[in-house]
Amino acid sequence: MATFDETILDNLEIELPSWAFGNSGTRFKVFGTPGTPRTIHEKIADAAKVNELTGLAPTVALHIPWDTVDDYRALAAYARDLGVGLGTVNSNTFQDDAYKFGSLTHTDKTVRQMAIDHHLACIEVMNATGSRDLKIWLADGTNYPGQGDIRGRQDRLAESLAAIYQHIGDDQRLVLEYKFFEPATYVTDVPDWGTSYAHVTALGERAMVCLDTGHHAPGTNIEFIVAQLLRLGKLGSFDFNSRFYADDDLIVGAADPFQLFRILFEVIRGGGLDTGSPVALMLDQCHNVEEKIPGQIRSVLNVEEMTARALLVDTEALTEAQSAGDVLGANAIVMDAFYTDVRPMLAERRVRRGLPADPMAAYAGSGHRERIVAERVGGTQSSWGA
Ligand code: LRH
Ligand code: MN
Ligand code: MN
Repeated sequence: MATFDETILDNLEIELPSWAFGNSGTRFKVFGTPGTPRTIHEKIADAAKVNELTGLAPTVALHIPWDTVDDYRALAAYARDLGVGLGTVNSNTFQDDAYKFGSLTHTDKTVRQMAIDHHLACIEVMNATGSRDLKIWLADGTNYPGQGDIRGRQDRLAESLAAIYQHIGDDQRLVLEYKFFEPATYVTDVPDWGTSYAHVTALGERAMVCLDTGHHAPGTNIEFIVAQLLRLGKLGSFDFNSRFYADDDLIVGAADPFQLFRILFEVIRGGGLDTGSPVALMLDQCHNVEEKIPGQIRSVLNVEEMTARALLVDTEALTEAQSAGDVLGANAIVMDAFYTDVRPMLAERRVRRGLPADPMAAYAGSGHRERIVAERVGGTQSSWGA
C-alpha cells in the first residue's frame, strides 16, 4: 500500500476565516441559516468545533472592523479556552464612502492617512492577540481609461505601504494580496503576483505575497506562480477557495481538485510544508447555500486529502523520468498519485490521533447543529461584511 510522509502532514495547519461562519450571498440575496453566529465569539466557537473534529484548523482569522471588540486580549483568551488561537488580521478599506476613489492610493492625502491609520489600528489588534500576519487586500482601482494616473497610484501605494510597514513588529509580517479585477474593472492597483512581489520586495524581509486561489484569470497556471514565489522566498500565505467563473469563494478543491493537488505538490516541492516554513495556509470562503460548519470541515479535509495525494508522488522516479525525457512516464507518475484514494489512510490516521475517522459524519451525528439552532435565537445573525 502507498504511504505518505507523515511529518509533512503533521505540519498541515489551515486557518479558518471568521467570516465563513456568517451568512453570505450574492448581490441578489443573502439567505439566512438557522444557528448562524451573531457575534465573533460564536464564530470562534464554530471554528473551534471544526478544529476539534479535524485537528487541522488551530487558528481563526479576523477581519477588522467586522470582528471589532473592546478587548482583543480577552478575545484571544476566550479563543485559547476553546482550543484555538487568533491568527491573521485582515484589514478592510473597501466599505467606507471615503474610499470610493481609492484608499492607500487615493489622491487626497487625508484619505490615504485614514487608510494608513486603519492599518496601524490593525497592528494594535495584532499586538493584543499575538497575531503574526497583517493581510492587506485593496479594492483600489479604476473603471475607465483616464480615470486615474496608473503610475501615480503605484507611487502613492508604495509610499502608503512603507508607512504601514514601519510599524510591523520584528515577529510580525505584512502580506499583500492581489486580485486581477473586482470591484475595479479596468485597473486594479494590485492585480497580480508580480505587482505584489514588487511592492513587498521594496518593503523588506517581513513583507510577503498572499496568493488567493480565486483571484486569477481563468486558465492561469497557479502552481507556476506558487513555484516561482517559493523560489524567490516571497510566498507568505494562501487564501484557499475555488471558483468556476469569478471570485466565487466556493469550497476549496470543489471546483477543481486536480488544480488543488498540483498547487500542493508545488508547495511541498518548495518546502512550503516543512517545519518552520513561512507559508501560512488559510481559507477565504463563503457558504451561501450550504451549512457553514460542515462546509469548513469539508474544506480542510479537501486540503488534507490533496496534500496526502501530492505526498504520494514518487519524486525520485519523477526526476529520473524527467531527465530521461520520458514525457508519458513522468506524467503517469504524477497521475498515479493523483488518482490514489487516500481516504482510508487518512481515516486510519485520524483514529490513531484520537480524532473521528469521518469528521463530516461525526458532526452530523453530534447534535451540535440542533444545539446551536436552539440556542442562537434573538440578536442579529452575522452576515458577510458585518
Ligand atoms: C477579496 C478577498 C480579500 C478579502 C476577502 C473578504 O476578494 O479575497 O481577501 O479580505 O475577500
Ligand atoms: Mn482573499
Ligand atoms: Mn476574494
